[in-house]
Amino acid sequence: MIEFKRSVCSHDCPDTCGLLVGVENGRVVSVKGDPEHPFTRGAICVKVNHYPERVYSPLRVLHPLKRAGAKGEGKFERITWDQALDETVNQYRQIISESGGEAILPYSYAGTMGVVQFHAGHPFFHKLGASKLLRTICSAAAEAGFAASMGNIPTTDIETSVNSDLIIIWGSNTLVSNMHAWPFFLEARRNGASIVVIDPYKNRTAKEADRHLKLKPGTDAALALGMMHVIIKEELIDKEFIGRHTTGFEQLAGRAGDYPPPRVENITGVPAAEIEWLGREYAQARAPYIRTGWGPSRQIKGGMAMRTIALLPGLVGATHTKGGGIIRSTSAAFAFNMNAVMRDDLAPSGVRSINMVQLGQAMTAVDDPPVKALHVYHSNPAVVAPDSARVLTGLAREDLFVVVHEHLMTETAMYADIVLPSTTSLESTDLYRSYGHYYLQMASPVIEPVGETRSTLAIFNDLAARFAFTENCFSETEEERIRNLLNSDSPYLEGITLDNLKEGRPIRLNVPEDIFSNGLGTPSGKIEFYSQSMADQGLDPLPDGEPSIDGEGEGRFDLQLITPPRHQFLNSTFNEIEYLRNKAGKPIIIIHPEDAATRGIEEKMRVRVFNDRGECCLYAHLTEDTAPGVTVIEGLYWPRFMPNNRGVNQLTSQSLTDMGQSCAFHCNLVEVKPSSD
Ligand SMILES: Nc1nc2c(c(=O)[nH]1)N[C@H]1C(S)=C(S)[C@@H](COP(=O)(O)OP(=O)(O)OC[C@H]3O[C@@H](n4cnc5c(=O)[nH]c(N)nc54)[C@H](O)[C@@H]3O)O[C@H]1N2
Ligand SMILES: Nc1nc2c(c(=O)[nH]1)N[C@H]1C(S)=C(S)[C@@H](COP(=O)(O)OP(=O)(O)OC[C@H]3O[C@@H](n4cnc5c(=O)[nH]c(N)nc54)[C@H](O)[C@@H]3O)O[C@H]1N2
Ligand SMILES: [Mo]
Repeated sequence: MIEFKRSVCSHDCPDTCGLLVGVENGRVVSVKGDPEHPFTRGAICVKVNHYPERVYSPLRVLHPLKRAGAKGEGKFERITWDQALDETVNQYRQIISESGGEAILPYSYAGTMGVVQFHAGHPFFHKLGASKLLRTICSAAAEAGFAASMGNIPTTDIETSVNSDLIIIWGSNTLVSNMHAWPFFLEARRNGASIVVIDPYKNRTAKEADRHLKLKPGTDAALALGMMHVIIKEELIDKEFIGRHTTGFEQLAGRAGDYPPPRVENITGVPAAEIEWLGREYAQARAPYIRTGWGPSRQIKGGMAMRTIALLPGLVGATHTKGGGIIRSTSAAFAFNMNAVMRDDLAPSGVRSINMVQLGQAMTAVDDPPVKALHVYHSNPAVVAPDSARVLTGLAREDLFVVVHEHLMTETAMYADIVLPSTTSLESTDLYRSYGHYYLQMASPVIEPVGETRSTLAIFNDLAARFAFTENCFSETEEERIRNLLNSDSPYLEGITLDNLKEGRPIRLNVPEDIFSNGLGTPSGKIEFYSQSMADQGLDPLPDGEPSIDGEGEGRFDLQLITPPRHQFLNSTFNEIEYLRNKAGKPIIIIHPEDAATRGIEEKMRVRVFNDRGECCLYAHLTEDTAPGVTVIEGLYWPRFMPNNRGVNQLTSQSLTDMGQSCAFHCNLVEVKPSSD
């Protein structure tokens, strides 16, 4: 008999789905959506639909392994947990005595979004005196840019968008990366709203929208300034709102004056008439709603792009209108007592930080001390980190000791000296916040750990015990950590207890209906058209419409390349499922027919894509879904599934964004040629 148990999807996606996991004889046999989850409402994506194939994948690592071949060769021998942990501790002791704790670099990201496991290594590495990792690979530029305009605060609930009459999806492939928002947008459309997508190519979402504005990558700030130009010139602004809730309107008006639609057409590639149309539509809508994705922020000037988009609601007073507003992320509402899991107080003062975007550099160029050990968990840097060539050179270093916690024998795990087999979220306890909705949910294991796997927290507790660390945090269980996380005075969490979370159902945070009713999070408490804090950081205090450009490729390569998510994968995860790989098909590069013609490239032809950083091979797909000059590669195929075993991050750069020190994954210049190899 199949018994369905409640769980939560742990993957890095705004939707944080409620799941019902079918278990029979102690094995997961099916995964479906929980119809009682108020946001995800019983639907799940094609990826998680196939979850049993991930849990029982032939690539699942079932017991600790030790390297038995060359680095990266993937030859291992089975060892016991005691051997694996002892070896790790011995290596770390030696490295610390020779070079100090900073020679050890933890590297982790959001393989699981569970708040406990995500942070499970923080206290341990602080106590070791290891280098700190700046976890900026994803959202840091978006966060910093948005915060400069509106503050680091929760944003408008997607559920309220049903009352909107204009939905702008700005640099988000919602149907791929936030699919549970779509039914709310459709409900708004049934009530008369139109849906506009702003994106460099006609992605899955743009194909379903009422209108698509195809801007050049990296030109969002200019587009938003063009809209502002129209709105201000035609006096479509909300003067009363501007007076009460914003600062620096006069300065903004001056700057927007520099961006008349014909100039903005030149920068963005969007026809002036469309810019005028969008400016008017936005200002004249009763309740315009913007969904910003992360796309605009994955550009060298991504912070500025996000900041500028986030100023639009301030001109027309959209934030406090029922159905109107803007969403970037809801995560700031999950205001836990983070010290309970982070324990920054355990770190020695002055310990150095290393930015995860620059992992390649950290392993190949950083000195004083050099990185001698890399401890990877919840991430697959051999595939996801930019500038793969540098990352792989680093991982191949004979003198670098590499530990990897994994579910699967990933490309990164292949480079490990020690692989530690890890439980999935179906085998461990955690607390899940969301960055797309306002429900908090706890999940308890629905099956026993598969093989000899252990949770991340259990592994770090085991390592801490070998170092004889005595702080309480090194012997806490998942439940104890959750109880401590909830020990917060945030009004959003009031009344939410471990006991009611343990029932396993999603619990709505106590957020007000008007999410901005408590004011904004900027220094002035207002929407800052002019930002003194940006001026203080030496940045332009006003929005700036200069486009982003890949400085390393400028003048050398002609085609822009963006590398957004693929429907069938989640970053590099789900490559292990054959069904999804087949659905994803051969890796393709989307190229405009004119660009293909001048290069002698035909449909389905194998092509080489390259720049000074690296190269990879894919198959050409010729379509006017993209503009001339702009190419698109969707998704992170594992290099072993790419024609010449090289992944798309061969082409991306370790350069940091203007704000937030994030990665400009969509800011690349490349060349494409027919390939013979
Ligand atoms: N199926 C699936 N779902 C996912 C993921 C996945 O890999 N697969 N990844 C998850 C993660 S970790 C995250 S952070 C989110 C990300 O979710 P998204 O925000 O949807 O992803 P982005 O990579 O930011 O790309 C979004 C869109 O921005 C466009 N874009 C690229 N450059 C620009 C630009 O300069 N301006 C504008 N306006 N648009 C641009 C891309 O073409 C793309 O359509 O999705 C999560 N969900
Ligand atoms: N070119 C390009 N590169 C990108 C992006 C892009 O748009 N374009 N997107 C970027 C973004 S937004 C992000 S967030 C990063 C994401 O980068 P990562 O955080 O590395 O994401 P994943 O590729 O999903 O890899 C997560 C790994 O963690 C493992 N894992 C999952 N849960 C657990 C667990 O509980 N325990 C252990 N031990 N392991 C677990 C999974 O098996 C998987 O191998 O990638 C970035 N890379
Ligand atoms: Mo991300």
